[in-house]
Amino acid sequence: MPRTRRSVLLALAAAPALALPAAPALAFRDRDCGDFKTQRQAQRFFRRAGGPREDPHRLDSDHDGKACEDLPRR
Ligand SMILES: [Ca+2]
Repeated sequence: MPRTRRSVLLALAAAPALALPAAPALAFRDRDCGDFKTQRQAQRFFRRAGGPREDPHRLDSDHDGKACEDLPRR
């Protein structure tokens, strides 16, 4: 196979991978307290997102380890 043709085929083979959007696992959808019905739901989400060590959604603004304290308990 000529070298140029092989290069074209390699480029075409790699093209779909380059055209893919970001993987869903890497997408970050910011959540706010208004996205939860209860403090318990928010707390569960907060823990799964790394809380209280990490709080990427800023659900615990006073850093006491409790997310969205203004929401109803249940
Ligand atoms: Ca708090």
